[in-house]
Amino acid sequence: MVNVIGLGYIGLPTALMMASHGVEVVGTDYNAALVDTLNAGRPTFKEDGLEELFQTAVDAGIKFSHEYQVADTYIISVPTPYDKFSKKVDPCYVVSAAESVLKVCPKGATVVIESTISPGTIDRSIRPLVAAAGFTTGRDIHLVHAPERIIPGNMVYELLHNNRTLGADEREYGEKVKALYASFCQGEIVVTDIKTAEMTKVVENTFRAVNIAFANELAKICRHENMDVYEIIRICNMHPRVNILQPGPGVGGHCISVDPWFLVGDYPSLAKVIDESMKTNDSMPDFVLNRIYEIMREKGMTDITRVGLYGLTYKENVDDFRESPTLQLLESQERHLAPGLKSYDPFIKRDLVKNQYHDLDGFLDAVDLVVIMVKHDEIKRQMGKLHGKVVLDCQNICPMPGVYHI
Ligand code: SAJ
Repeated sequence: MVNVIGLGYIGLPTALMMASHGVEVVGTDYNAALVDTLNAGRPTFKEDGLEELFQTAVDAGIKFSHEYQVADTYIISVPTPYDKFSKKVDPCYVVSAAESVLKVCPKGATVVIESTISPGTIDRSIRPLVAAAGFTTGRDIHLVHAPERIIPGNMVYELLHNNRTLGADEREYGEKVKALYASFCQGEIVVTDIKTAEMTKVVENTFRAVNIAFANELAKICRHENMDVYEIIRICNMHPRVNILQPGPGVGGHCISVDPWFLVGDYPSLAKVIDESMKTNDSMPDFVLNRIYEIMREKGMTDITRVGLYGLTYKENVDDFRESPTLQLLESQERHLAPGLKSYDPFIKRDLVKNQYHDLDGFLDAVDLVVIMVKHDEIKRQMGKLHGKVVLDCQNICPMPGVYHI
């Protein structure tokens, strides 16, 4: 039996996927309300295909509990916050989940850590716990790291199709866990050592962060020269070995805006390019705020409360707003003690910020300058409603003439 610990964005789909493919699974989360919702037959967030997957897993007998189970395999997929000041990963949730597992697990159990951790975390924070619990790794407890790679917005598909990495102390247990993931994963599963697996995960997200930063830096250079960054990127990308990403209003989510800081935090004198890239990405919400003031001056607008931010989530068509550029921008505006910008997001039903609207028409009636922060399908479909507005399009999706860009 597999006990999946932590039923969030990664743990829940993973547990459902295994249960749907014939594995006996109990999902555990310390949040009783979340477990109650799951036991009432409802997934706790939205993703393409998640409801169907949930139903299949329930029919196959998945159970949800707030208690740790006696199992042969544990998959720990709890969040790993990071300390904004030291830029270091804070493994407290992984540590406390592992401690709880070690209290109930039988000898011979395999403990798989899926949570994203900085390279060396298992050596530093997990192995000592195993020893303190009176177990010996490699004999009583078998440690494996299985970093996830799925992208919010396409999680179910990517869970089935992405290649994966597993890091294990012992080849035999790496292969055992590989067989477990191969119950549903159609991609290639590479088995390596634990520290290499930890490093690959962080490096993958760092690669993307650095490449987004490059696009954002180009946007700033092109703004200075009054040139069209999108046209420049489009032409450059016709070169067979050039593939530049898109600039945007900032980088959000709990992965690309966070994981690279682990390397900066651990190797401050070595990770120079990464450090500068992260600072560039983090500077984008303020860059957008400055653009708003520039455009207002140009248009003779004086009332900032007639400016509205479209999109509060960290990217399109998801309801996840962790580290969202729009929230960063609003925070920055508050620090400058400026009066409130308006905002609206079709995916955020509850009141998250001040001056937030819950319907597109009401929002548009209340503003003269619309800032497209997130390219939700909704706004692409309803672009006609922006006629007559001043538009700052941070996502390059609005085909109307006279639109401003970052
Ligand atoms: N973004 C840009 N320009 C781009 C692409 C993205 O500004 O050209 C912005 C997005 O708007 C968003 C942020 O970057 O704010 C991150 O979005 P994303 O779609 O690039 O990635 P995430 O954070 O949703 O998911 C990433 C993925 N990692 C990689 O692609 C290397 C995913 O595969 C990982 O599983 C996930 O992080 C994770 O959990 O680590």
